[in-house]
Amino acid sequence: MNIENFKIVADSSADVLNIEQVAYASAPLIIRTTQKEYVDNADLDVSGMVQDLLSNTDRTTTACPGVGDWIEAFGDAQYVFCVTITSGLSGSYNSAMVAKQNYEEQYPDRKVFVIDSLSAGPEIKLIIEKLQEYILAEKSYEEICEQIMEYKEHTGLIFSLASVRNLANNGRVSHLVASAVGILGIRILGRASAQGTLEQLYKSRGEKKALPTLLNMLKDHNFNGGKLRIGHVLNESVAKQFKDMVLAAYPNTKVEIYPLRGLCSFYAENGGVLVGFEKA
Ligand code: X90
Repeated sequence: MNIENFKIVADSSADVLNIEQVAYASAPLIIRTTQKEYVDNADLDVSGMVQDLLSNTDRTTTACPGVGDWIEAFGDAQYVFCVTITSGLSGSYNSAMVAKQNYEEQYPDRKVFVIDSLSAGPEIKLIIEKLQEYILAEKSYEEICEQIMEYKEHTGLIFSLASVRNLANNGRVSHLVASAVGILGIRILGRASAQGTLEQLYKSRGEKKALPTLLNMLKDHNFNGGKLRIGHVLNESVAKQFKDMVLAAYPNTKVEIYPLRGLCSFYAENGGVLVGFEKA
């Protein structure tokens, strides 16, 4: 298989703007207040947005890529692997599916495989990295379709959030989780559920106490000591502390730490930490 025939496309909830050696495009989501629109692309000043939003009391909403945005991202690629944020919380997957239909109808020799991540952020990043690896290994389109679905069964996402206000205001968490909105100093610890929704597992008083619990959650969710991706919202110090704790327990872990982009920063909010991991 010719590497040039493949393209990976993801929406901006993946926090991936570009990758090496394989064609890639990111379809931005948009964050909107009544005053301003933040397009989640490479030009977005994420920390500026997070600062703005700290003092913002307006209703703020988000919008997923439309069908046309997805088709534009597909470009003229023959084989597209398209990864979306969870269909449990966003319309992104549905619009990607319509885009796939239109694209394949218009170009009968082209194919798009749409993957509903049932997750967000760092878990999507792991899926993108694996697609890249498969393409560079010159696997066929069909092999990659099959193997990436298998890989996805062996990845997970856990999180530690200082606020779920934006999730609650946009109806993206259950009433139970939403009831913790505004309790100062409480961190919500949870995971992406099998249905691709937010599942709260614990509440923790203070950020320091949250980290051992987060490490236990990795164990409980069968972390295999392989790859781990930590995305944070203006909170590199805690991300680093967690990295050290993971390495002490699982010395061979391949960890990367990075700032989340716009969409994930809006919903994970200031101080939020998302952890994608590989599991047995
Ligand atoms: O379509 C849209 O407007 C986007 C809506 C996205 C809503 C949720 C984003 C969550 C981002 C927050 C914590 C991790 C939760 C993962 C659960 C699957 C990240």
